[in-house]
Amino acid sequence: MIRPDAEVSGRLTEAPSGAPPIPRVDVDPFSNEFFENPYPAHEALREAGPVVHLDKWNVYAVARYAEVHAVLNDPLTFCSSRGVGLSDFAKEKPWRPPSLILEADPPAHTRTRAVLSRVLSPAVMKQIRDRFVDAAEVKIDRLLAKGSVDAVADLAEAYPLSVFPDAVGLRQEGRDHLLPYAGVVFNAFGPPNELRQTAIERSQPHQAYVQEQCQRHNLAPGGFGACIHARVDAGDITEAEAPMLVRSLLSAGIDTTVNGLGAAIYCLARFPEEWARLRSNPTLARNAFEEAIRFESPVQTFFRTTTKDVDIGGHGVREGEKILMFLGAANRDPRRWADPDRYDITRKTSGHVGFGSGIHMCVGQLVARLEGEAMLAALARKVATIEITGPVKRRYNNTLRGLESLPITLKAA
Ligand code: OVV
Repeated sequence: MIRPDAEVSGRLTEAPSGAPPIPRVDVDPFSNEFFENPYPAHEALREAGPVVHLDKWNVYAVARYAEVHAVLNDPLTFCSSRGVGLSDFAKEKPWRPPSLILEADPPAHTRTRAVLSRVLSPAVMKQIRDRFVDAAEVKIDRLLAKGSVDAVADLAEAYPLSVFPDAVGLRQEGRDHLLPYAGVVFNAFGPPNELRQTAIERSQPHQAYVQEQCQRHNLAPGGFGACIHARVDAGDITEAEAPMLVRSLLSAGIDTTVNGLGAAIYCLARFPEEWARLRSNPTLARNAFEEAIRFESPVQTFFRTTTKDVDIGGHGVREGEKILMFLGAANRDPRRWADPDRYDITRKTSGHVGFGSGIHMCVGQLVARLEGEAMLAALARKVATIEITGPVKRRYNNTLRGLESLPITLKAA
């Protein structure tokens, strides 16, 4: 229960009127050890209490579904405008100008959100669907001809890169900056560890590329980018805001789906019974992708900042505190999910927080699902077996969960 009006204790570990102190947990969720296997720590975080304190980074955290969902759905108390990473924009200068949608609160957020919602609407999905489906089929045909491929580089990265930049309307030149730029963005949400610091140090060329490509004259007519700039003419946003909203597409639109598709292929390669069910019924592709998002949670965490003293599960938390939300732990909370550690392509996945929840819930979720459905349906129809044939290597990022390499061999149906 989260009660914004409740009395709070004066100090972190002091019990408000008999409530037990907030448990202090000694885990670093931004360490390679954690990235390798987060699940025992996720369980410990959930079991410790509805809210915990991470001494390593001096932040509060929620890992149970109920509290993660509640924080996501109370944006007035848990704001985004002070940043959704560990860094508090009220205290530290952001590494780049804040996003006009991700790092904004109502009413400013409402206007920019409406623009991106319209640009990425169901009607627009209808227009791009055939292109995305055809590209997925071409990709699978080519991978089948090779047989042995890397599911990360050759599929999870290659497919989004073959459809999304074109849908945005980007020029061909310089697209190799897109994944490195997103890598910086998602590392930068984390604490000032080596991953974050190194990423930001090397970010300049990627930032320069993105800034230039967000300009109206570099965006092809008919694409998402041009559609955003067209909202200037309609009076919805200013000329200065349009490139910043294109930047959001380039920040959040590729590496997320790369890791979502990677998660889905990794699931289907590890759970042959589920793969068999998908093959026998390719219309399950969309839910199989959604379940992979729940199961792996490619976006593992986001932070919020408290705007007032608040009660979380009977514990007082003061104004101006960072709260870390463990989306991946919420998505496997046994309090919410039956058999949470099972990948089940017919599970009722609705309510998972892999795309977030509430007013900030992924504005590009229809594009992500289109890519996921197109790719899994093409696999289901064309491929007989997916076998892991080499060492599985994890990729380390402060926010994104996924693989560096997944060697597979595909056999045609
Ligand atoms: C959801 C998300 C992730 C990263 C960047 C952005 C959004 C953005 O708006 O820039």
